[in-house]
Amino acid sequence: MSSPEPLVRFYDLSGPKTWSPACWSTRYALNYKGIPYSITKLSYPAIRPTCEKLFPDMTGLEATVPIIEILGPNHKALNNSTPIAELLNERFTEEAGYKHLKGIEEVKKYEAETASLGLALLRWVIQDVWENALDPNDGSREYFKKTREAVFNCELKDVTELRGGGEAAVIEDIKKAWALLRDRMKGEDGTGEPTYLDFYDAARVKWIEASSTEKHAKLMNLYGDDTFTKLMKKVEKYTMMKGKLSRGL
Ligand SMILES: N[C@@H](CCC(=O)N[C@@H](CS)C(=O)NCC(=O)O)C(=O)O
Repeated sequence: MSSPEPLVRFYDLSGPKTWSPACWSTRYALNYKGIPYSITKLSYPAIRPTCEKLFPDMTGLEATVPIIEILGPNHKALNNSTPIAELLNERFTEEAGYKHLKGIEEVKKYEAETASLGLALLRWVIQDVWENALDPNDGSREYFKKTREAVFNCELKDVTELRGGGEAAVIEDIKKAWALLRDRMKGEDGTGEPTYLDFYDAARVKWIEASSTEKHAKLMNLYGDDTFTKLMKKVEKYTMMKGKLSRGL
């Protein structure tokens, strides 16, 4: 059976595995809704030129992935994962046979409530991302090292220690920052219908998984309970890569 013609082009980061948490949120949204899509992998240095090509007016926009293009006569390009999820619901409706993705509104609030989580996770795995998740041959590693070392004002390998106070302290920060997930999963058994909130959290787990097997194992047992097992069970069906792959710029 031939696969259906893509209706969306999804720009993801290059690398041996899908790892970017924001890109995972979009991938989950596409898979959940059942939209046929193609994937264009971009190196870090190719993100800005691709954005400038797709968005002639970059005012107020950040040059980031994920980006999607809705293909066909009502063409539209957009970046930023949460607005992308909203647009996918708007354009691919239940009336037209696509599932409605719930929980997008809640993610906006949740993002603010768990604001310190992204930084704590980054402080934990930044060196692993560089070593294991990035494409070693397309300039991504050089770009990542240069830009992130400028932000943290130290070498990548020293970020956990110097900016996070060491691994134990960083893990404590993650535990505190993700307590809302633990509370949410207490009332679940991992078999319910996933919402965008679940995909948002699972995307962060996939980020750690692609970066370090050892840290992923620690994360899965962060609270010494089944919080993360239930979360990942809930989203499992929508994790498989479904898009056709190509390389951008
Ligand atoms: N709020 C954005 C954040 C996206 C984001 O930060 N993407 C990173 C990759 S994980 C990026 O494209 N960075 C570009 C750069 O560092 O130049 C979203 O949710 O899509």
